[in-house]
Amino acid sequence: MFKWDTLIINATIATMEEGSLAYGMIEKGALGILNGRIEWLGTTAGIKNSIETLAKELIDAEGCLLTPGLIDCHTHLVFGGNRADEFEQRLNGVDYQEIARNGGGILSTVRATREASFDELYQQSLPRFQALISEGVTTVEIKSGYGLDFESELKMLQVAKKLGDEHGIQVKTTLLAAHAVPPEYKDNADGYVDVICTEIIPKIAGLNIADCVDAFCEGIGFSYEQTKRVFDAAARWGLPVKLHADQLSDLNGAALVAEYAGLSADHVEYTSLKSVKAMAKAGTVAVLLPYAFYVLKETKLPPIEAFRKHNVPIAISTDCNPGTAPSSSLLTTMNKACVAFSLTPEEVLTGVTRNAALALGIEDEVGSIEFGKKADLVLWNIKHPADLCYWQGLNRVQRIFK
Ligand code: DI6
Ligand code: FE
Repeated sequence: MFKWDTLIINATIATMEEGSLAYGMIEKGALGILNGRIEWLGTTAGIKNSIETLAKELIDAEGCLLTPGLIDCHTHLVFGGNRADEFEQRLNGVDYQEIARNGGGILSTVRATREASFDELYQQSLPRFQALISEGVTTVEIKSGYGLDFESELKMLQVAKKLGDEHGIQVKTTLLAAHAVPPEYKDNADGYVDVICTEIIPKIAGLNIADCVDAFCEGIGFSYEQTKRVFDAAARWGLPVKLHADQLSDLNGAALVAEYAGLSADHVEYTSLKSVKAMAKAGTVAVLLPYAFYVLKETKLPPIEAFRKHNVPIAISTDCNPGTAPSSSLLTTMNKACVAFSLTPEEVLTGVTRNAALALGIEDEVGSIEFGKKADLVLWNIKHPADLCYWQGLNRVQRIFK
């Protein structure tokens, strides 16, 4: 009888476990997997028995890097259509918020998403999902928010679930009905918030198809008060919350989501020091989205020093969406986080593993390589973790364990 299903030896293991060692690194490490769990972790020299007899499958990593599976904790990757035309308009001088106010932006994707059948929506979203997972992403959060009525929001969430099920990837779903005001409620945002609170959230909660509730708290989205109503409804139905907070202006969104002990405040470019402190107190993760920052040519940096000083965990994510982050590459985003936000490669790798798991409330299962956690791992054709952030345009995934 073998002790383990798989034994990996001679790996440079970035465990990402919290502690004093950079990257939680184990040099010449070894890891035993049994029934999909990490059952042994140490150095290769620490294995006493004759190695060949220990596991059904023996993998000699030859010094290559082993990391936790990457986690993309904020995406809008399920949507219909394409907005390359708006990308072009923006480069000809029209601004994002102006496009939105003229019925473009999020609402143009809403039209295309509503029109698409379930199968069409699945087929259109599939390449984006496949691109992400080909880069070693093993957990993906996917939001609704381009349906803006019960049926269309449900369709988006069902497509998201199917993507996960068909690929053996963990998908966490988020209801983002409060992403924009749909055309039927033009000039009656409060009326639409009523529908979200009394119809959409209760029905979605009843179907048990969303793990979380999110909103876009912004001048072109929903006010502080409206967001609060959405959060109260989420709380009534036992759903945790997160928020698109302070992306284009400071509406105290990060403080609001912290008040509800939310999982994360996302974007947070305009977040004040007061809100940072509220996040620290509540344990709310700051999810930074450097690709959206870059595409919008934003100049206001998130308060990164304050997050560090107050020990607010920082996660990094693609924000994969047709407007502000047309990208399905987490590796590219990681490079942007280093260059545009001056985060260190270690902070960034922590941000797409351990802290991204925290932002999704799944830190007990994934996000670091520790005894008893899921054997959710990526073996890379590189020797040093900084290389993941450093070089662009090469995918060095050697093997994914899920
Ligand atoms: N903030 C964003 O960056 C995305 N949604 C949001 O609330 C943009 C979505 C889009 O433009 O389609
Ligand atoms: Fe977003």
